[in-house]
Amino acid sequence: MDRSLSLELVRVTEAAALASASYMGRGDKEGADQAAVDGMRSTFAGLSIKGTVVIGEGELDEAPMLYIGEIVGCSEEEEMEVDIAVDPLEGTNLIAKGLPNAIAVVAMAPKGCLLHAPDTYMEKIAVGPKAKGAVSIKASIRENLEAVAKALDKNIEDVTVMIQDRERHENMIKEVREAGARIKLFTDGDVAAAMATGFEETGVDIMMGIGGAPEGVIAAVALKCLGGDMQGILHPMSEEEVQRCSELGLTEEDVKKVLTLEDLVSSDDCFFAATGITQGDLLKGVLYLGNNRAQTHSVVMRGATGTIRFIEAIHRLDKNDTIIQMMKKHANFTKKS
Ligand code: VTB
Repeated sequence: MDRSLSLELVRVTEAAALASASYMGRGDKEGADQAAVDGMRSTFAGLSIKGTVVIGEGELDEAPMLYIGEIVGCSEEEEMEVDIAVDPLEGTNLIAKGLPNAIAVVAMAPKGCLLHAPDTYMEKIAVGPKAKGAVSIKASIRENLEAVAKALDKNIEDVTVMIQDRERHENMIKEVREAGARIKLFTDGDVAAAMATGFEETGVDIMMGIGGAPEGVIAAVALKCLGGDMQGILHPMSEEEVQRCSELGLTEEDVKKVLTLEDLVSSDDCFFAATGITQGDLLKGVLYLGNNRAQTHSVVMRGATGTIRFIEAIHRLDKNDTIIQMMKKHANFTKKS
């Protein structure tokens, strides 16, 4: 895929972040999500790709925009056909409460290269490049922590694990504590948590636990670009989720299968972009600078070359068409005169 697409892709996450950031702390998850979707979708329209949303806001009957199967981008050419995975607002609870690590995120790979994950839960394990090949989702927690400690040349007491703060992880948390590692619990947003393992400055060495399968595919693209590792196993938690798996033609065996990084994203020629909405471990949140200006902080990565770019941008809210449209649609937006 054309390398310039990475810089185009970051516009898409910037627009989603800018559109939703004014909802911070307003307790309005739906409004924030809708704004992010609107911002992302309108920016996609200018991208020279012929993208199919394979991970999106839901099926057509539940999501009118960025639904699974929607075609995005302005190219009609076959060679521009790509798979797209989006989470315009990863962490709706986070933005509603003004908590850290809400991000807008997009991943892209050649057509057919992203797993069409069902909307169910997935058990996941993710590590950065130094621990690639050292962990196995089938191994015990202690074994994995020892392996990560060894790969990173650390004592197990110095290994930091990110786990989502949920009842379903009670045993996991207990075992990590017994093994002696440090834990950083997070309330929401496991894409940001998985991505953090790829950047030493976050201090996060491993992410594990059960979260959304669609988010698992998005995180896998980030780890592929970063040279890290990730594995997953689908983990339907209700009858409805079991049903969703069988509707996709997945057998019981498929559901139990260990999904490697290759299974989750089968091409190195992939792109990942994320923009911070609220202040996070890796990315700053949207900053309002006054005078109709806002600053965004994004990361954009390209798997083919492994290039990682951090992009800080200052946007003029009174000159940015996407934002001006948002102002008209969402009452929270006010233009300074
Ligand atoms: C994760 C995480 C999301 O939901 O997938 C998680 O990536 C799933 O667990 O940010 P819960 O249903 O218990 O929340 C989020 O936290 C929110 O969508």
